[in-house]
Amino acid sequence: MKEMPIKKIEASEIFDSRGNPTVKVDVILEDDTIGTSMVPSGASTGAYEAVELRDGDYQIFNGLGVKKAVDNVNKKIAKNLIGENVYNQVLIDEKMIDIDGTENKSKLGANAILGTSLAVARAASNSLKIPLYRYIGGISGNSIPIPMMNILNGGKHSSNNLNIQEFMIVPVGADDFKSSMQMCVEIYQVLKEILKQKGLSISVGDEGGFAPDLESDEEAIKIILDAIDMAGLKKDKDVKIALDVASSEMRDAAKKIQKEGYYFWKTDEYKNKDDMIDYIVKLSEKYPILSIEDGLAEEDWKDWKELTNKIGKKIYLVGDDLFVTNRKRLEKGIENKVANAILIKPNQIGTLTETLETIKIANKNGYKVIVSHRSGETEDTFIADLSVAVNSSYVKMGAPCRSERVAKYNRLLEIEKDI
Ligand code: 2PG
Ligand code: MG
Repeated sequence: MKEMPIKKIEASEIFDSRGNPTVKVDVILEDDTIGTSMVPSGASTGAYEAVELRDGDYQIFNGLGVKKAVDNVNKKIAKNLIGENVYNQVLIDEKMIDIDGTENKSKLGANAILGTSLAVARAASNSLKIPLYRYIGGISGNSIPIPMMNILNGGKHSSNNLNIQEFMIVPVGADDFKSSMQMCVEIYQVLKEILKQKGLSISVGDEGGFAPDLESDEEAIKIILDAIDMAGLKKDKDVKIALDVASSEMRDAAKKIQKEGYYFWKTDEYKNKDDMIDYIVKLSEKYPILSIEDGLAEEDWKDWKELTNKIGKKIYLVGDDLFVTNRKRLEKGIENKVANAILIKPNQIGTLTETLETIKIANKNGYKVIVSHRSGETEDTFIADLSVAVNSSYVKMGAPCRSERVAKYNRLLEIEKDI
């Protein structure tokens, strides 16, 4: 194997798109090449995600500082990785997992480990002077995914009255990525006009989608379908709808009021498990829906199975909080025939190697792969390259608004020109 030792690793505290501190890591090689990574952060995080280490000092950044994680990179991780061959990603990731020694990376912090892991890959591709997608994907990383573009925000990503967290458009009829972007952007602009004309808010949520108060969640779907029409596109044939219900949040809200099912806290509605399954099934029958993510909560394997039996042949049922990019949880899903698609977020698991492993298992078992951003993002475009490298079918990167989202779409446009 070619050798290029790591000379230096330097982490610092920077800020994400919500104005919260996050970790940036620079990996510097013997030939002075630098690889940088910036770690994203979720708001509707799954209970089984690897641990994002926060300082917890409420005098500073409301407890959200990441000085400990930064310190862990600069001291513990750097000490162990300096001199390692940067091309040995698997060994480097394994070493960090070993030093951490916990199941959920709570000692060093998944933010410290992931930042280093991705910066290592970035440095390696930079020193070889090949694009990141080519370095990770080799000759097989060749297809640009279809965007699942979140154009209306609700749930924890906004302060409006929509319960469903993400209302996305999926341009399934587009011939290539460039035209898929055109379709989505045109719909986004038409949607803005519709909202304006109705006198509704056009301010945006965390992922750049509009975040107005509406009559109901179903009205949100209907307005998007109108926007598709008015943009001169055919719903279903050209553009389908994808939803992220993020229902573990509704479960958490129910727990707070000592209930078992799902509490839609924004509109003060309660659904038990059967109501919830019914609700999801009805949505899938009524609208041109391609996929529903986290329609049920992260611990409800039995209900997930029932839902999969009911509509798993018709639409994609995507596990986000359910699988948390964790191979063990995905394997449990495969074994029990639960869901049929997985959301991939590298920071849920904490290393590039484990992320790629999970993707491999998903592909082998016919689960659709959707590479995803977090609601708190940075200008780092790593996931754009990753999505091409692994030939993911879809990507979730938010609206075509707010540069931390747009940077990733623009990177995909660049890659499409390349290949
Ligand atoms: C999700 C994500 C990204 P968050 O639930 O899928 O859209 O949100 O990063 O807040 O978990
Ligand atoms: Mg989700």
